Amino acid sequence: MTSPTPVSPIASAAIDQLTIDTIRTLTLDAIEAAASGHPGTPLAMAPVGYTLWSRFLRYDPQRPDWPNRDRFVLSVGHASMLLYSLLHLSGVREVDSDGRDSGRPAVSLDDIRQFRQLDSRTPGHPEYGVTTGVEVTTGPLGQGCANAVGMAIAGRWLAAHFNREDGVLFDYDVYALCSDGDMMEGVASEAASLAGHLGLANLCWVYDNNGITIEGGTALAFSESVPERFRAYGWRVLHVADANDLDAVAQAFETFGGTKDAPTLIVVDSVIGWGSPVAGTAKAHSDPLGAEGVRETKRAYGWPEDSRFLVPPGVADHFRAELARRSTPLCKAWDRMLNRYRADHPDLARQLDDMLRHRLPSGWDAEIPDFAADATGIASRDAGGKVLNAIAPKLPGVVGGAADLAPSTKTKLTSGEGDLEADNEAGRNMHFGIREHAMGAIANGMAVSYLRPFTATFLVFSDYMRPPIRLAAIMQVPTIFVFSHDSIGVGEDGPTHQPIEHLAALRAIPGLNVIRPADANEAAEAWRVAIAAKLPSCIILSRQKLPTIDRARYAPAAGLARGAYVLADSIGGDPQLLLLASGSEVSLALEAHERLAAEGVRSRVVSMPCWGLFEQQPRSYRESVLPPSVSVRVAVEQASSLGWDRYVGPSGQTLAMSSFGASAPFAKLQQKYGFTVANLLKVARSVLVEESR
Ligand SMILES: Cc1ncc(C[n+]2csc(CCOP(=O)(O)OP(=O)(O)O)c2C)c(N)n1
Ligand SMILES: [Mg+2]
Repeated sequence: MTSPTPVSPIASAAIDQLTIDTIRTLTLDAIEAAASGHPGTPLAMAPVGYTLWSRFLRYDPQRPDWPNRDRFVLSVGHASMLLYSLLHLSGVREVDSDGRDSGRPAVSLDDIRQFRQLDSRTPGHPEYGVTTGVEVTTGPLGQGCANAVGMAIAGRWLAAHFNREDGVLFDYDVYALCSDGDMMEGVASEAASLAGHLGLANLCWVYDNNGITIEGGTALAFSESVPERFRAYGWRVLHVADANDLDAVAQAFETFGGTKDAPTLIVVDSVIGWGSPVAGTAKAHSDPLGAEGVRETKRAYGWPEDSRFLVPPGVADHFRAELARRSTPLCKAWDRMLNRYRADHPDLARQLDDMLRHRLPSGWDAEIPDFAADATGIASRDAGGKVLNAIAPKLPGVVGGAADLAPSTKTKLTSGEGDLEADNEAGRNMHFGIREHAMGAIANGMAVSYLRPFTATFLVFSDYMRPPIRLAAIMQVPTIFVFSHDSIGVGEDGPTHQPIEHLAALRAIPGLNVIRPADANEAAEAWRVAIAAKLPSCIILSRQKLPTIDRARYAPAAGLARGAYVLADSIGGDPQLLLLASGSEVSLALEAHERLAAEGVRSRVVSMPCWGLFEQQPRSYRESVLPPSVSVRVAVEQASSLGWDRYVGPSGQTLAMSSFGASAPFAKLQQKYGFTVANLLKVARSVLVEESR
């Protein structure tokens, strides 16, 4: 066999160097034009990025959404120009969310000129959904590393679930480029620990070991042996002594490719800002080099120093051809394989199509139970678990678990595929260990990999997960975060375990559905909404039993889909008083409502399980639920009152928590903090009296 003819007349070593220097100088020019950005790491890591993309990554620039593409995650998001340069020079096409070629490149040279500008495809940090080829939003250090673990778990799951002897649909690898900051962040360590435990051989982190962070040398705060730590996690650790040594870099990627039993960490020693006047110093991280610095750096690369955004002839063609030569045939063969697979395995193929297109099969919710009215009721965590297990058999991509609290969160999957472990890659019941932060970030990585992941822990520990919850909302990926033990209802465990400000804090995140169901049937609706949503959801559940509301007497739980609904209304005239509540406090409001009715006071109970959904309703609906003419309003929620003022208005009142809770049996806590029907009535009457004055 003859080797493929070189695509450029320029000798291969020369074209390699030319392409690397093009990545570097595009970075310099973009950052100068924006007068902001971080040049140091793209300059230093250009050879590594180039080697990976041109020689190893299975990635067809024409098909950036090819399901079996290798994933490249730039965990070191501040080096975004490295990724934008790679996407530009390799000629990646832009595809829309339906996978259609939009007729333009993912990143054009003009896009690079617009680096960091409003509405550009080249924002300061890579953003999922903004730029084709950005696999996940990165910037908060550590997240991308953990996302990559989720993508690798998903890759193995997809392989184990879908691959057949005659149809190997999934065998992709996941690469993450990370920095000292990533290595210091706890979330990456948590994720690395789990990755080692699971033996994720399809995962490769490349650690840019430049010994520098913002404040100076890493010796200021970081002295452990990273290689030893990762070996202890069960990783294979490789070392490249010079980022500019393309052969050594390539050799390391080869070794990763041959490793079948463990994730790989490639430690690459580099000099930040390589070739620039500030090389090797923290200054190379933080600031544009300035016009003179840029000229000097270009001189060092042998580059025409007054050029701007120069892509020398042959560079883009060479890069594109290298990627395409390796990947296009794989991609075409994959399409043919999928066609055969459709014929041979029609049921699996249907499942796959649904998952790739984020479609729900018809009847997916047919087994969701209807809970009969019951004054004693069940805890919403128990109801939630039953609903989850009614959905899971119909939706194979629902994969998830808890941070060691499944017996309490009731999120154990019983669908039969068992635990997801190193020896059961298609298991669906995950054990994240006590690693909440990584759990959230891993789930996000799974969510961008065709699965429908869920996580679970106590609501109070949502603080340990805020960064990935926030990123799920920024990315608008439908990760489902289940939180049980949602209030002082936790009881004896006391204030450390009783969430107070958490509901408000979660509700403050834009683009996130925070759903706190009032009873078992609302818990069912919560899951229905979360599974159908295109954005992330938090499902917030009680530890204690909640009465199952009589839906023959009161409004159906389907009202949850609109965020808030009239559960019980006044009889014989417009309401004089609105009682607003979510979750466990809705039953309290219902009881108060019945007492008031017996006294001839006309009240309305509004169940408000999801403020975010309610705010999206048309004004006419919102005003039909909360009529502006009724200003006598009382809200009740066993949490911080923050935010309720919006709904109760200036003359309303909120019965809420204004302190931390305490360790005691729940009934005692309800007494102490006033979450009793008697106290709610007292508050309601006082507001009524105030208003009538
Ligand atoms: C969670 C988080 N904390 C802080 C920052 C701000 N920040 C950006 S880069 C950086 C550190 C830079 O050092 P390193 O990670 O080694 O990257 P390098 O400059 O070497 O590329 C910091 C602290 C961040 N992006 N994310
Ligand atoms: Mg560094």
